[in-house]
Amino acid sequence: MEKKKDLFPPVSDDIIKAIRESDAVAITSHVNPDGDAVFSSLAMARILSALGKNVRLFNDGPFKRKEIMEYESLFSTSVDDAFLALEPLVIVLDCSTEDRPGNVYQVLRGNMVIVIDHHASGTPFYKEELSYILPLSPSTTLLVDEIRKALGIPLDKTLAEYLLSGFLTDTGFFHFISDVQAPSSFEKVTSFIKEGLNPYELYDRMHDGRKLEDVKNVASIIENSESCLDGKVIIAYERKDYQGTERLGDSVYPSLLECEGVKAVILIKEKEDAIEFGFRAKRGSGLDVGSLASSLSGGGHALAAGATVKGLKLGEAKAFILEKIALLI
Ligand SMILES: [Mn+2]
Repeated sequence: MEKKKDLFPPVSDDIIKAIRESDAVAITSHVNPDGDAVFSSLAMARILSALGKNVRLFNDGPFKRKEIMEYESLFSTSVDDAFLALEPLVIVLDCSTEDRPGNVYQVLRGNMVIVIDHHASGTPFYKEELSYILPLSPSTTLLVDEIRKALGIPLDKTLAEYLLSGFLTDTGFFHFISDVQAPSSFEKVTSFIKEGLNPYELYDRMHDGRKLEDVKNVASIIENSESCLDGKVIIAYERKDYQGTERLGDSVYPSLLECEGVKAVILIKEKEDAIEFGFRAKRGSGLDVGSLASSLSGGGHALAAGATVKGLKLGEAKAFILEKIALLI
């Protein structure tokens, strides 16, 4: 029998050395952060604080999603001169394109940079030996756990909660896990749970408290969705004037992906002078919406991706995207 490859190869000595030799560390992630971005940042900060480092968290926000709102005050949007003078090591998490880490990164980009990420479609702006990028990892927090182990920092309940939370949000609570990812990921999940966590408590904390208005918005998006290409693709539209704080797609995609015969769901959102496309592919469909998004200068994973197309009008969006995805189906 072929020996299963470990999902998590060893963290390079260069990364460990860079961290050990830095007294000050700036941690940042992508703008418009999701759970994995915020929780991997918080976990990394806790690990580095345990090593006695001077750590700062940066993110331009906005902290829109419910599960991350409470952490906004821990993140700064600008670097003060005193910290800048320490020439901090920069750790970029859950992000491997240079335009996404926000304002702070533009100030610190001349410093030594480590990138830890699980996105495949980045344009490399980092040194190979200072990157730990594994597209097969279900979340960035699981990669941060590897850094933790390499640095010899023990798990505790708070750390386990951060690491598990990023995993749960990025996998839609175990939904988006492939057979290749499952064994090593679940071993980690077990180690987190052993610190005294309950996945269902985390689920309730992240999901309860929704506004009825938002649930109705989800219903209206589903109500107005259209079946295309013989039901293989469902297109849905998010209202331009939506003012709520939810990521409506998080609720819309899973429902529509359950429809009979569907291979992909596309969520179209009108922006100022552009159209934003969100893509989700059905597991087992063989579709790679990540490469579709890349061809439109966007990014993501095979099953979940997004892209923004400038200059496109709402009336043209459907025909535009159906022509492209029809070639892949
Ligand atoms: Mn992520």
